[in-house]
Amino acid sequence: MKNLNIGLVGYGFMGRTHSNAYRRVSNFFNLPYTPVLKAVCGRDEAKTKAFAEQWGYESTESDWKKLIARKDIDAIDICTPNDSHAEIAIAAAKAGKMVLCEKPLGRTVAEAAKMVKAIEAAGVPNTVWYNYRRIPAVTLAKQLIDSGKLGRIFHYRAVFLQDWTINADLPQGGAGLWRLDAKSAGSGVTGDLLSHCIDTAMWLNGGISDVTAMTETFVKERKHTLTGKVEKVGIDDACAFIGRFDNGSLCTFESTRYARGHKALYTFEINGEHASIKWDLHDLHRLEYFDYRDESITRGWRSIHVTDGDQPYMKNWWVPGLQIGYEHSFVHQVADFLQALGDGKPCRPTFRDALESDKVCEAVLKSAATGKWQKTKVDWKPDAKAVAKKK
Ligand code: SOE
Repeated sequence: MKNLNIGLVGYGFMGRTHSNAYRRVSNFFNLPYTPVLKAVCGRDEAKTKAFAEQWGYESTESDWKKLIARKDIDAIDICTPNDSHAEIAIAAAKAGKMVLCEKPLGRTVAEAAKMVKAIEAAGVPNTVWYNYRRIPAVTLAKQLIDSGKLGRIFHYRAVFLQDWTINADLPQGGAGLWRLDAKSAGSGVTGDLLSHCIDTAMWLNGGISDVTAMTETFVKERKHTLTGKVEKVGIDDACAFIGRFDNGSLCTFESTRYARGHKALYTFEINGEHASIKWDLHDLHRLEYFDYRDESITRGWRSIHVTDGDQPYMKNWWVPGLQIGYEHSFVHQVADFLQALGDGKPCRPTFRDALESDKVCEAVLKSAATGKWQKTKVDWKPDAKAVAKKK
């Protein structure tokens, strides 16, 4: 087993999920590489040092350019707010480092396209952390769809609901709250939450071709943490869109941070000609499945407890029946990245895949601004087994 030296940029919420994944992966998966927590980089030296101590990083940096210049770093992992993804990723790729980047890839399609160009010119292994794909029940949904169990897909329905920004006194900008600052985040719920739904949807059901959307900003002004001034809010607090997939199926997506009572309710439902599936992040180890071909007297929704050894990823964990959680989706992404590296294959979603999700987000925002349907111009390359073609 070879070592892979990680240089992490950013020590917030995502810095923690990724660090946890690097630390645990080799205990549970037999992989060609083992990650080494070489260095963590952050602007606040005291906080960076405390983070390094807590998570076991060997060293710290306060300037990401110095981290990238280090010869002992193989992979740069970007866990910073969205406005620095492009600069760091492009510099890292040019320095020949592998790059793992938090979602969404860019704030705009133009920014994401530059990142893809740099990564592909450098030919470095890369991935974007759309972690929900790797929750075993979601991966099982992918297997069921690819095996043809659902048949032709008619409908895809997804929501991602939160309620943490209803308070109008909440400022914008700064740690965590950069998500409310359009300059930092690029957009609101569209880039932050719907991008997850779009990534899962296109992975499961192929490219989204056309969209029409509406957005709303409920709180129009908020104090900015960094300037101390009350400033206009430029993000979308809520977004809903409908659209069409390349395979002819229809979709509805909704996301908001104003759904009182919901903390992270990410759900999707897919209706096919033979069968339907439903998944809910609040009950993430279960996949609901209905198959019309079952004997009629016992036909109904089954709740599959995705914990058995022949279900995705589960043989690496405990014994059948014992479940895992949110943090394991990140462990799975590291495992898949390291395995793909050993096999000389891409680990999806790649930067190019994430650019396609950014295209849908941008088309959604453009539709909301213009009131018109938009073509997404998505060029989605499905996994080996292509999703059902349009009939
Ligand atoms: C926002 O609250 C957030 O943390 C997103 O940034 C994550 O991507 C999502 O998985 C959970 O919610």
